[in-house]
Amino acid sequence: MWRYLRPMTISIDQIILVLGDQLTLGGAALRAGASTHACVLMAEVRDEASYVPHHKKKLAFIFSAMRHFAERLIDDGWDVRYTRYDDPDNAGSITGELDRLVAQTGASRITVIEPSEYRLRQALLDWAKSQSVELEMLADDRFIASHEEFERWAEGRKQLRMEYFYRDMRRKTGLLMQGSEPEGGLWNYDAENRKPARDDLFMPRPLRFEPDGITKEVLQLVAAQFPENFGTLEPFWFAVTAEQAEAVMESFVREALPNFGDYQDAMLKDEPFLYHSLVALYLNVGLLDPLQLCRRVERAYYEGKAPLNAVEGYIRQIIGWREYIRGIYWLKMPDYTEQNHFEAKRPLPWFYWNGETNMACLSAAIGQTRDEAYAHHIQRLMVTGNFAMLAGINPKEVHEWYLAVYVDAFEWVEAPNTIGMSQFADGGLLGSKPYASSGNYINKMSDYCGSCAYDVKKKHGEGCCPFNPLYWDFLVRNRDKLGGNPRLQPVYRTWDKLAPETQIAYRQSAAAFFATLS
Ligand code: FAD
Ligand code: DLZ
Ligand code: SF4
Repeated sequence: MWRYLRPMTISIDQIILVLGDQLTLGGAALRAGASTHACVLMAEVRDEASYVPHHKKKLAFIFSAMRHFAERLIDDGWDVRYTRYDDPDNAGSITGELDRLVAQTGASRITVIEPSEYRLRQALLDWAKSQSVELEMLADDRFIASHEEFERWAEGRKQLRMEYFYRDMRRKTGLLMQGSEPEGGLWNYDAENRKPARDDLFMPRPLRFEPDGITKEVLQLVAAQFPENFGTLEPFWFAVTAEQAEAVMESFVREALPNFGDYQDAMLKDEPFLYHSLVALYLNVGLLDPLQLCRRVERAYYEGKAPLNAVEGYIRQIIGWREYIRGIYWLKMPDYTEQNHFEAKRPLPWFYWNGETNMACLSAAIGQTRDEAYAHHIQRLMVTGNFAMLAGINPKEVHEWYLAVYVDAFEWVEAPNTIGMSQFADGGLLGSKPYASSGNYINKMSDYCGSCAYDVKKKHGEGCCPFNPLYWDFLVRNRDKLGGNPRLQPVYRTWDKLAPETQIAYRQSAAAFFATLS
């Protein structure tokens, strides 16, 4: 149902389209439309809700945040036309909803912030070609680097290393800078950030919110309309407004930030969140502003509330990784999601959808993903991602899984992380070597192995940790593509020094494991 604030006698000449990840008060499109002849279109549509089978919690989060945002715009005096998912007149797509509203209002101009995903941006541009209305697509100034700025930075570089881009972003924002020098003398304090965690450490609890009337209605809708989608819908406790998201930020800064650096890479089976901030979902839909968040974190350092390794590490994730990843996406789309450097063909194992595997690390990461629509970076990279790459799973299937299952997943940020960083399917644009590891790394950084059916210390043969033979099998299988990589020379030398019967034992164990997958 559409909600009208102004009487219909006021003619509308401009439609401001606000997408589900553009929930920023004062966003560029709203700024460009502050006239009495503009209305805002927001629509819950089938196409956006089903381009991958989104986790139930992700759907509930986006719909609830959209509905709360629409209420806020109405309170601020906007004329909002909001289409609910179960509206019988719902056209099912963003362009269909535009058609409907253009026909109804006679508007001659559509204003929108450039969609964050290539797919929808292209659909809007294609749609506009057959219309008599003007489509005004504005740059998304919620990011620190514009497309042009990233293109200029990337031009002529053989390797696009995040670290150098990050330094430019530090200079640009002035975050943790003393004049032209980085705070503390170093740009990066990651060397201090690799500690495994212990479960007797104090663990902050992420801030949780009781669903209000709007969220309860959305939960019913998602349960009724998406019963077969992956994931546990309730309890649902995410923030759904900007005020709540700011409270999450404050709670993180107070309780978890001081330990964020130290335990950033750690994994514990009963602690899904550790010292992570759980804000990617809010940043990605516009409920939190990345620069404001970084300034808040920086302030904690200058007030003596958090150490430099934590604060620098955190700010790097946002003005470094997040911005860099977006730059890569727009630089390389539309072909990027088709990349398959290793020509990996195996289908995604079914246990990615139910967590039913004897491998304790995968079972924990996937089980947590099902229940929370969340896993932290190292779980995504070194457990589910590492396994998929070692096992030769088709990277497109892996990409579509990540895009579906995480509440913070939008293609612009998910695809370079999956295709590039985690699967090395782009052949090394993002990383100088694949993030491949045997069970040893997981054992060092987690408490998973203690309760696993497999033995992490056993290298091959019956009962060995599958990551051990898969690691070598992956390297040997792909030697033509990786053998020349200088960073892998020592690893291949180790393999070459193994006795032939040991090499055979590794390969046979890998083959036996693959037989169980099919
Ligand atoms: P924290 O660990 O508290 O980090 C703080 C913030 O830094 C995050 O909220 C995020 O905004 C930013 N950040 C950290 N690492 C990255 C990164 N590599 N790329 C971009 N931003 C980063 N992040 C998404 O936002 N959406 C995704 O769909 C997504 N898919 C991923 C898929 C894979 C295979 C991998 C390896 C990583 C992916 N990431 C994605 C990056 C990262 O894992 C998440 O941003 C992070 O886990 C979100 O949890 P958090 O908010 O608690 O982050
Ligand atoms: C992710 C998502 C979902 C599930 N549903 C909607 C929706 O119904 N309406 C909408 O405007 N946006 C939704 N989104 C977010 C969009 O998919 C996102 O804005 C685009 O992919 C960005 O290009
Ligand atoms: Fe994972 Fe291997 Fe450890 Fe089991 S033993 S939890 S499969 S790394």
